[in-house]
Amino acid sequence: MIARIVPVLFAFGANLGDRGETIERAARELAETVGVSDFVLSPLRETVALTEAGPDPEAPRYLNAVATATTTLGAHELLDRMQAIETEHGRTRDIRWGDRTLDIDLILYGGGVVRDERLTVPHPRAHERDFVLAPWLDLDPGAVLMGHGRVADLLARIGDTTRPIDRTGDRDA
Ligand code: A4P
Ligand code: MG
Repeated sequence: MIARIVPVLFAFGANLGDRGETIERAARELAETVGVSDFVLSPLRETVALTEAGPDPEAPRYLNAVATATTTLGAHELLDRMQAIETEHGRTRDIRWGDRTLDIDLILYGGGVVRDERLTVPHPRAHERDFVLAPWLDLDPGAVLMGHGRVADLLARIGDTTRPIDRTGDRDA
């Protein structure tokens, strides 16, 4: 049987430790996962921490990025892999929306809808988050978020408080 190939969108966030290095290493690990192909990481953007009490300019700032890919894995298999990579990078889970070394979210799994105790896809808050929409637009100016419309329009509506960062200096040639 030929496996189904599904386009997916991942989001990465980190506000503790060497944030850029962590995201780039985690992205490489996800890209090298058997069953994941065509992986493209967006540029990184610096963003103000959103906590349960709202944006917190005093909290350590996040770096955020998204990645597009295709996969033959199921959504829960991807989640297992994402969580293993988070744990490997020192992620602990204590405070909801608390500071973290690494968060990986599955934003879209093709046109699929998943809603169970482990996974909600499409990600229910992606459409209202500049830290997801802005790096996605960097990758794909024509991007459309299932159920919500054009990413460029969504971002214009909520406003973009993210800041592009230049990491070309740290990258291998
Ligand atoms: N889970 C359900 N759906 C998904 C999904 N689509 N992708 C479950 C990933 N995980 C999903 O997540 C809690 C549980 O959600 C997991 O066990 C998984 O089974 P978590 O990563 O342990 O906790 P969390 O991230 O604190 O919770 P949550 O509600 O997923 O938070 P969000 O919505 O991801 O927000 N501010 C800035 N500037 N940048 C950020 O990246 N991120 C967050 C987290 C808050 N503030 C931020 C940022
Ligand atoms: Mg999360």
